[in-house]
Amino acid sequence: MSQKLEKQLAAKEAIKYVKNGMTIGLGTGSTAYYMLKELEQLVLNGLEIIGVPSSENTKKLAIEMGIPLTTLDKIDRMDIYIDGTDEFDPYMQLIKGGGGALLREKVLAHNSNLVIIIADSTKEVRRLGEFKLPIETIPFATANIGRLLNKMNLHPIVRLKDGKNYITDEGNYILDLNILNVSNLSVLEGELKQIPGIVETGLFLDMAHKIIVGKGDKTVTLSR
Ligand code: ABF
Repeated sequence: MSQKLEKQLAAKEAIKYVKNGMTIGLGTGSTAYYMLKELEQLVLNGLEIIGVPSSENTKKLAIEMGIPLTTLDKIDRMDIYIDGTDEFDPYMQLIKGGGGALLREKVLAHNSNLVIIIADSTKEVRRLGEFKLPIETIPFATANIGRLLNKMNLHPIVRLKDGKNYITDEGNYILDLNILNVSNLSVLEGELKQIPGIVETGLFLDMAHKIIVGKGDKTVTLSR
């Protein structure tokens, strides 16, 4: 079955958790796009929800689709956060940030009562790390941090777009790390977050409440 169908099935299953009057955190990426398309139809049919977008691109798409939006300036918590992922393991741990939106995604996930991750079957891995771990760093310190992470054998690569540093919605840079030799991801998260200039990592540990995976013409739901 196609990845597209698996993403669409996962998105349709996730939307079943959306009820009238809810505030929904809106994820970023192609799988989240299918979630937005589902919400677009529900809003057209009269469902009253408010969305909080996790990136400028998602905000643009949501506006085009007529999904009412708000921001964290106005609300404290969301009922549900629905987003994609780059990898997930059997312990429901995630690597996110391939789309460059990890910082705002993690803020929304942290402030949501129910975090639902939607994915096609290619995102399922036995062990995180085939996908390089994105971290967000301030431009002022990125080169310095890169040299430090090299000494930690994390082989950082500065993410580029059109030959220039990729710039996040918050105006920061992204370093993609090789974590295949890392045994304890929770320790790594702590070590990275202690380095001044590292704003956030794409490790979403113990944050997903449900992972809905498209598998062929069906979906499987993992729950924490
Ligand atoms: C986003 O979804 C990112 O965190 C992650 O990189 C991306 C996955 O992209 P896609 O759904 O297009 O595979 O939330």
